[in-house]
Formats: sequence, structure tokens, C-alpha cells
Amino acid sequence: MWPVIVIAVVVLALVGVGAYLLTARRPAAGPELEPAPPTRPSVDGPAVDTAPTKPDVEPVIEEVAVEPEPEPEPPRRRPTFRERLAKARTAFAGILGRSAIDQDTWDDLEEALIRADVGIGPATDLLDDLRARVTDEGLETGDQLIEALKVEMKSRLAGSDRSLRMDDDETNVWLFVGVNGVGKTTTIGKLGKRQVDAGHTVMMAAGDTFRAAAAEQLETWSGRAGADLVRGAEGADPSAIIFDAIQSASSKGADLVLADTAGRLHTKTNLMDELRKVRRVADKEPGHVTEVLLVLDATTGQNGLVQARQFTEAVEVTGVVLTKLDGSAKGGIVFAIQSELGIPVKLVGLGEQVEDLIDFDPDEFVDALFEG
Ligand SMILES: Nc1nc2c(ncn2[C@@H]2O[C@H](COP(=O)(O)OP(=O)(O)OP(=O)(O)O)[C@@H](O)[C@H]2O)c(=O)[nH]1
Ligand SMILES: [Mg+2]
Repeated sequence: MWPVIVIAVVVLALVGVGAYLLTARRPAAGPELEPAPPTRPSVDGPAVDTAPTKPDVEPVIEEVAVEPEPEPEPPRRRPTFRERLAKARTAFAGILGRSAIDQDTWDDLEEALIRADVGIGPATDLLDDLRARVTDEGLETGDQLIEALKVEMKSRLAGSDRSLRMDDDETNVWLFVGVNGVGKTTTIGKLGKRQVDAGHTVMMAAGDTFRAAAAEQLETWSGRAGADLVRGAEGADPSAIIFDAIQSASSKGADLVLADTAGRLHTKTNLMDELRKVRRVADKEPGHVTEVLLVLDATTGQNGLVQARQFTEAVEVTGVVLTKLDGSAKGGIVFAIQSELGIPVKLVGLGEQVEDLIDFDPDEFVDALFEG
């Protein structure tokens, strides 16, 4: 009997140990594991045509504030009139290639000039001189007529001093004025970069204290340009900020202050008075206002002329920056401004990027109006 009992106990013991070992290899019972989160398809991997599915779990990376990467800045060259004036060119294209100059030709030419915003007065003058030339020189074809028109246009724009005045050993102040949204701040950014590249030490003055985001916008441009910046609180006196910037520039030995101002309607007397004060204060020692640049949007057409008249009366504009000529068929405003107000266009904006600001070269401009 005893051996049977001993064998039974040993067998039971062995079964028990075996069962324990088997259960010990299994994971302990516990909370269900979360399924692995869906992974984003690799950007570099092969393109898979899958329907977009909304992930169950929002990817954590989108909740983390990530510093934006600095913009890659591939070197770009400055654009040319020829590349950007395609719109203006089409107005004159129909005249070229005509075998005779008849009344229709004159009518079409007048219409093209007015559509290009040369203005009725300057267009009439141009056409009168052109008629005399056609008779004197015996011109017969549309191509000859356009060639003669180019000569007339170039001669009207020739001879102006379009340089930007920069006095040695002075704190030069260039003041930017104009109505809302014409491109003042952007132009300061582009020009600031040019001046820094030319070896000047540039200070930008955030004189637009009216619009909340204006100082941030200029700050971004000052970073791009490598210029210093003075800004003040929203609603602060623009004259005070510009004066501070001039003093700071002077103490640092910076030779150029680019002063931004808030956009304003030329018809608002109080705002134009504020601008007069800005100019007066900016001209106090150690500052010297050597340029007052009126920024005009080329797409606004003949109203630019009215603006130019009012701003010149208030702050003695020394030159015009004509912006957005890339999106306009109205480059002719250049003639109206020059012939009616005698203010030279000095710079032209041909886009929104930092290099899209070029010196105004009348010959290149006129050629680009007509040639593809
Ligand atoms: N296409 C084109 N856009 C331009 C040019 N210059 C400026 N802009 C754009 O015009 C818009 C207004 O430019 P801003 O520099 O803010 O104009 P602003 O005169 O300072 O405006 P306010 O301060 O509000 O009066 C921006 O979107 C610019 O990128 C240009 O030459 N061509
Ligand atoms: Mg601005």
C-alpha cells in the first residue's frame, strides 16, 4: 500500500510543478496594452495611394511648440523690368507690325497710353510731339511710330537725379510716407538690406504706432536686412520713436535711419499735420532728413498723382517709390508724376521678396514697356 501512496504523491507533485512552470511563462494578467499609435507614412518612402484616414490619436508633435525653421534663402538676382512688365506691354502690342499709320493707329495709341495710366495731359503732349515727328521724319509704319514714341518717352524722363542722398559723417534720415497698404514697410525692409549690403550701418525706426502688428512686421524685416530697430508702445508718439532711433543711431555711429510711418489718407488734415511734425523732429540734430520717399502703389493709377500732390505739400517729397509694378498695366503713372509734379521716381517695387526692389532706369523701363 505505502509504495502506491508514495508514487501517487510524487506524480501529483510533478504535475503541480509542471503546471506552475507553464503559467509562469505567460504574461501576468493586467490592463490591456494600448495599441501602437498609427505611424505617419514616410515622406521619402514610395508613394502609396491610400485614402486619408483620421488618426485615432492626435500626433503629439503637433501639440509641441516648435521653433520655425529659418527660411531657406537661395540666392536670387534682382528682377528686371522686362520680366515683370508683361501686363503693361500688351497694351502697345497691337500697334507694332502695322504697315501704315492711320487715324485708327492714333486712336489705338492714345487709348493704350491712357490705359497704361500716362494721364490725359501727358498723353496728349506725347502724341502732339509724335505727330510732328511723323511728318518731319516721314515715318510710315507702326514699328517706326513706336520707335519714335520710345525716343519721346525716354527724353521726357531723362535728366532727373534719381540717386538717394546720403551725406557723409551725418545721421541721414530717410522718411517713408504714403497712404495705407502701398508698401512702405516692405520697401524699408528691401532697401535696408540693400544698404546693409552696400556697407552702411542701418537703423530702422518703427514710426507706425497705429497698427498693432506694424512694429513686428518691421522687426522681421530688420532681422532679414541685418539692421537695428527702435520700436515703441502701440499708440506712442511716432515723432518720439523716430527721434529716439536717430539718437541711438548717432550714438552707435550708424549712418542711415529708415523711418517707417503709419499709412494715412492724404485728405485727413490731422494726420498730415502729424506727419509734418515727424519730419520737423526728424530733422533736429543729430538727424538730417535727406530723403522723403513717397510710396505709391502703381495699381491705384491716377489717384497716385493726387496723393503725391498732397504729401509733397505737407512734407516736401524728394522722390517716389512706385510699388507693385509687377502686377500692374499702369506703369505710365511714372510720366504723370514726373511731368506734372517734377518728382523723380527713384525706386520701383517689382514683387514681395527682398530683392524685388530696383532703381528706376527710364531707358530700361521704356524699352520694357514695348519689348518682349
Ligand atoms: N506684388 C507686390 N507686392 C508688394 C510690393 N510691395 C509691397 N507689396 C505687398 O503689399 C502689401 C502691403 O505692404 P506693406 O509694406 O505692409 O504696406 P504699408 O504701406 O507699410 O502698409 P500700412 O503700414 O498698413 O500703411 C504686402 O502684402 C506686401 O508684400 C511690390 O512691389 N509688389
Ligand atoms: Mg507699414
